Amino acid sequence: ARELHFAAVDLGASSGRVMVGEVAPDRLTLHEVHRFPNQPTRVMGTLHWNILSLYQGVLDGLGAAATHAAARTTPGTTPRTNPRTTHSAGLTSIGIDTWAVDYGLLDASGALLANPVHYRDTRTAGTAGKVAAVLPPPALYAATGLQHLPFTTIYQLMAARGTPALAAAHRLLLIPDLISYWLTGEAGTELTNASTTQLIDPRTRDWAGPVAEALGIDLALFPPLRHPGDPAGTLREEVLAETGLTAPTPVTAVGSHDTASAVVGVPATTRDFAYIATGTWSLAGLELDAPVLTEASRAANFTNELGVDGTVRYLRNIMGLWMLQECVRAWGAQGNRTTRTDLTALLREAAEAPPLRSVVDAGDPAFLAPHHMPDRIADACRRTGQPVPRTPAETTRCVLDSLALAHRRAIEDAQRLSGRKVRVVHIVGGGAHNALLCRLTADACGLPVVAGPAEAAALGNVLVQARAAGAVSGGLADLRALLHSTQPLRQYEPTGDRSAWDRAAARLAEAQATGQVT
Ligand code: ADP
Ligand code: LRH
Repeated sequence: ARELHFAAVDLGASSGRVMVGEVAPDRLTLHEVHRFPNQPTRVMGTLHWNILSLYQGVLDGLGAAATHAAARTTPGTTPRTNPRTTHSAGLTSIGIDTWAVDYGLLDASGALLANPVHYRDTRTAGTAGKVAAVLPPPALYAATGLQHLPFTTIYQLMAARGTPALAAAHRLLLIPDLISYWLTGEAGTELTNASTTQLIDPRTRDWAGPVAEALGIDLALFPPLRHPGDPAGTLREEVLAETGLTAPTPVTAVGSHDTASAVVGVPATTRDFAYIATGTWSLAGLELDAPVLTEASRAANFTNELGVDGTVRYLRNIMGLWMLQECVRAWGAQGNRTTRTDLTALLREAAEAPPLRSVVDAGDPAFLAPHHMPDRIADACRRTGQPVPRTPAETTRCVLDSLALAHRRAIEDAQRLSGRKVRVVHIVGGGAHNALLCRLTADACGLPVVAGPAEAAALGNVLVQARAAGAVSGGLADLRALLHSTQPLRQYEPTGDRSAWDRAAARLAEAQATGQVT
């Protein structure tokens, strides 16, 4: 069978990329055609996404995807495809995934009312109490199954209450739905990402009307729900002109939450797997058939976000490589020579640094905001009576040991709370490139780690489109088998003395119990 070409737009918190996936029933390759930085900007005290610059990156990337696919499509042959999909300059369809929870507000004419606010902005400080006063945390968890994160959409809407923009809003579009709207003129709310708003009931996989009502949120702001695989419009004429695409090109809904697409992109060959999607965040947990809404699950701050094909993403948010990114940024700003390009050297030195000397709680919201990350890590070590890292390499080791420990804790808790057993841990996302993090995670968990693909979100995005277009068929296990047989993967067996990790975990738990850790 010949290959079809799908464009995956994947906007992460650190970079945006457009990738072209070439898919046939037994073949899958991914080509990066465009990557651009995602650089938020603080304006008058509020941290915003540069949404137009990101959209320009999407347009440029689609132009590059069109060129790439056209060059790869052999002229004169007719691709086998679903009748509802159209073939355009060799591009069968486009899918969009981005980070969760954030949104743009549109007025009645469809114009964007304000630049979207970044989830790391502090406007949500203090809103948790307001929400809890109306809906106590146990009731909110029972209704939505989401872990407490201070920035989910309900808290942002609470913070935005009374603002002129919200008052004038006719529509609210989550970020991938906003990009999709600009490309096609058609509005929808994709379900996996909608589940991160804290306004979806994970049992019915539909809006949680009573939650919205209690919080005074107008669900009519959200366009109708769409599911991964649904058609989501065709590119507007002006977008065709802008990108050089020549024929009608459909957009297909995918798991538009990047983590939902990344979980599709986990190359598991067994049901007994845990995954860690490691990029700016580490999202560590299990894929389940049904939500776990117990009080113990709430207390452990586990989330039930919705996945593709009726699944539940039962996981916990861990600060992730954000902590390292922010340290690297701080060291660069101080004139230290450690920059992004020196990451490999820094990781090499960190691998030689003393192990488990100091660990911090990588789930602590104290690390959420930008700026001063090395100082915040040093403070956390000082407060818990541990040695303060002195060099970038020592700080990096502290971050990676702490992430591995948080990965282990999440995977242990997920098993305990769901009653499932894990035999292998898959690490996908940018962190799959970080051999030290993968090795430490294998050691901490006492389980084999399979690392890769780093671009799991783009691959999951491509596969859901490819299935909708008839280029591949089957369930998630079939899509994963294709990933496993086509993508380069690396395996790390656990080594070393696991009791050192037990001791570090106990030390941290004790410090937390006595309130020493922020
Ligand atoms: P996001 O999707 O949140 O933007 P990514 O999945 O792209 O994030 O992951 C970005 C992170 O991956 C970087 O901050 C870096 O720590 C890590 N990473 C990417 N490439 C490499 C590499 N070659 N070596 C080590 N780490 C890497
Ligand atoms: C990762 C991610 C994560 C969300 C966060 C806001 O990119 O989508 O799943 O919790 O961003």
